[in-house]
Amino acid sequence: MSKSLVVAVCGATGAVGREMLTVLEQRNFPHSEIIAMASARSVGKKVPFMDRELTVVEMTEDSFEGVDLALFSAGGSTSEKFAPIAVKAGCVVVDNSSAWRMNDECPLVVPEVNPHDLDWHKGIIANPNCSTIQMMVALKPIHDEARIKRVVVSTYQAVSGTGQKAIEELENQVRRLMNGQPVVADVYPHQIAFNCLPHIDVFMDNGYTKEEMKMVNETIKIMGDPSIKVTATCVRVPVFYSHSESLNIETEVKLSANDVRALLAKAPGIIVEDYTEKNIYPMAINAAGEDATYVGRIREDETIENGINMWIVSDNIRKGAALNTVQIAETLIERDLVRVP
Ligand code: NAP
Ligand code: 12T
Repeated sequence: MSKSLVVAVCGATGAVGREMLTVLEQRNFPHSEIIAMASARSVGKKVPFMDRELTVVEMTEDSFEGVDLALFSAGGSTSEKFAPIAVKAGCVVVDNSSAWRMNDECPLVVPEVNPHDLDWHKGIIANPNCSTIQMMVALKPIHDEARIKRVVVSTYQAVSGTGQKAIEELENQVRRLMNGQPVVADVYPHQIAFNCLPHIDVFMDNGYTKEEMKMVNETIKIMGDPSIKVTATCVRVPVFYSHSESLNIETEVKLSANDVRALLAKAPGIIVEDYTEKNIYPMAINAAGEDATYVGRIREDETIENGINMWIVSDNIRKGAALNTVQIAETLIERDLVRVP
């Protein structure tokens, strides 16, 4: 294996950054040093790591000298500015924002699906959108077996996807409403407590949200197959952790519900939870804090020749962000790719 790595977690005070530190620790990620970076606002703050605390330093243009690997979760504009600076300093970047995902120079990777795309990286590797990642883990085995023609997906997304401030907004709104007090909405355009908002990220000219179009475009890039059609409706729900998704999948080759259960049961990263006679199916509160993508409610779509419906749930901060990023970093190490070509 390669030399011991100096690793920077950029955005270490955020919802994703903190989880990255937890995942690095839990997976015993090989490192000689871990540096916690964030904005000037956080300089001197402490973040827990292993048996100690890391003191947060400001991310600046000079931060990346001597850093081998930077795991970014500090927002799109920050990443647009700092990722190229880091690469110039010889650092490989795995980025969580949407800034680099559709860039032709940047692989977009889910390690269970397209690890080979890491081979052509030029310094920046993009982590897909949280909703896309869990859908890819579940669709890949089905696509390999039966060729997916079209997917209709509706998401039920947790507030943690928006970051620490949104987690606090839901907590505060619930507390105030239960005490008969009026609520304020800062992060979202409307009250999120006891509500559903069919609105994630910004609206685009075609009437879809950017989040919905990420699911369409990122799927094609990750699967390496422009023939897969995806149409999405993304909804924010008052859940703290884990995104749930309802999927309707049309395949070229007929698969029974049992075929799909058997395929997914042996696929990496998936746990099939489908015992309706015992009321057992994937749920956000059970997936929270876990690594797997849970799949259940697997059944044939009786309105078309070759169709499957299913329900998938995964922790958006873990597999949807921090865990997938660390898995990318681990795969880079395995393939001896922690270097700027
Ligand atoms: P968050 O809780 O709001 O945290 C944001 C982090 O970025 C904080 O550590 C913040 O530091 C840091 N930051 C902001 N501006 C900075 C700057 N100018 N220089 C250095 N650091 C800066 O947000 P989050 O939920 O962790 O999300 C962070 C990023 O990950 C976003 O880009 C988001 O889109 C992405 N994300 C991706 C997925 C996914 O789908 N894969 C899921 C969730 C989030 P301070 O504390 O100092 O402000
Ligand atoms: N707006 O990484 O608000 O593209 O849940 C992830 C989550 C963007 C992203 C969210 C978002 C991303 C959200």
